[in-house]
Amino acid sequence: MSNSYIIKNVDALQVLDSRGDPTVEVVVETIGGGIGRAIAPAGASRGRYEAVELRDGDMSRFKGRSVLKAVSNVVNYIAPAIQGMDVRRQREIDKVLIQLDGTPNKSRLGVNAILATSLAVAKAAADTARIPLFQYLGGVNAKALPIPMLNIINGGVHAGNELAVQEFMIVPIGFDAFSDAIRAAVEIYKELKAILKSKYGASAINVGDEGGYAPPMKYVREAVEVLKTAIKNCGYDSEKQVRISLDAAASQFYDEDKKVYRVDRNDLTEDKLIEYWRNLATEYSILSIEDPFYEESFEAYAQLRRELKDNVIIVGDDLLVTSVARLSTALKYGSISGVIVKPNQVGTLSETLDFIGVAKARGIHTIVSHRSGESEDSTIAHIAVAINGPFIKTGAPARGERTAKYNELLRIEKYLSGEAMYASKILNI
Ligand code: 2PG
Ligand code: MG
Repeated sequence: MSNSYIIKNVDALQVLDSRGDPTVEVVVETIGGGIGRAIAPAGASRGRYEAVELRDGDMSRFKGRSVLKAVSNVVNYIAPAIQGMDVRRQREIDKVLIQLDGTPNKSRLGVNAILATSLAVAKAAADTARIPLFQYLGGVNAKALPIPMLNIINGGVHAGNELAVQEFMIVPIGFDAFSDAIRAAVEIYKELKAILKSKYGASAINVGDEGGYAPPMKYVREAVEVLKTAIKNCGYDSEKQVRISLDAAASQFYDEDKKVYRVDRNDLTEDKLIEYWRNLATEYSILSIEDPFYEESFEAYAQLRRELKDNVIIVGDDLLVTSVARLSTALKYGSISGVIVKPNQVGTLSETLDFIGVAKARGIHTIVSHRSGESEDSTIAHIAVAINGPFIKTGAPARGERTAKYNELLRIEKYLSGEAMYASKILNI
């Protein structure tokens, strides 16, 4: 009965994320008994143009980090506006959320309130239809399991060490199935632990925000070199089977006044940094570099891309903030060949899918991504399969909030069984 899809109830509460910060959970219930539950994630290295997360700032609660205002926005404004609507009308509902907020950056109701609602609506629709979310979103064509980019050495603002680059990832591309790729990643993660412990001592195996180790290293090359060794010791080939990717998150080490980047205890000009990336990428057969420059430097991205002749995927995250408008600018400059897709940078599922649509139509690789502050919510795993990959970035293969996504992908792989396809089979890399 189509009546089953009508929203009966919307509720919200304050829960915790993986850093212990409060965040918003929204629960949407349909007349047919379908339940959708979604939790908003939170970034640490946030782009300047991201949608705005509402925090109470009341220092007597959670040191100012509570989100009770966002929770009450769901209960008092969003719930009455969408109750009675059909959960399958995702775009209509997202439009109501956008209009109700009325600001260009979702700062009135808060992107944490809006995104959790938008995703909970989709999940309630899938639950009412009794099909998995990825199938509800992607239909019969959703079959590709994404290639995971696993961040196993943490630096930048995600760790207490001196590494300028935020994420050192391994990317198991040369495998037949997602489960084989995860197995290889775990073997390398464990091997890396042993190497770090013997080389730098026991404190080197403490982990950062995304479950990667946070060794007391100073130089980017040191981290890349140790990854290469771990890959090799496990019997894999770092040029073909398991590649290395980086997220520089360069806005975090850019000095806007002096116009230099602080890397490896040196101040590098933009030109010097281009040369630095070119040498590193060529020497280590790097698969992709995310945010290699400050978030306004469309031209520097383009220059690096030209110099590397598209042998390396240049990825925009803080540069683009999942915004179609910023993606259009980047496409004009020729800045990028890959995009990070973070639903909470833009705020609703429809806007996220629009961004993915433009990227795919222009032949740009999509990387659906977690945030450094995460939860057990595994919606991004479903989005990544719904759009047939090719990539997902969701941290180390450790810590519950990261394994929640990998485990969900393992479940989807089993559910699809013979129909499942590992996305590296579609890619020409
Ligand atoms: C990034 C993300 C996720 P944060 O920069 O890509 O890894 O970090 O969520 O802190 O912005
Ligand atoms: Mg990033």
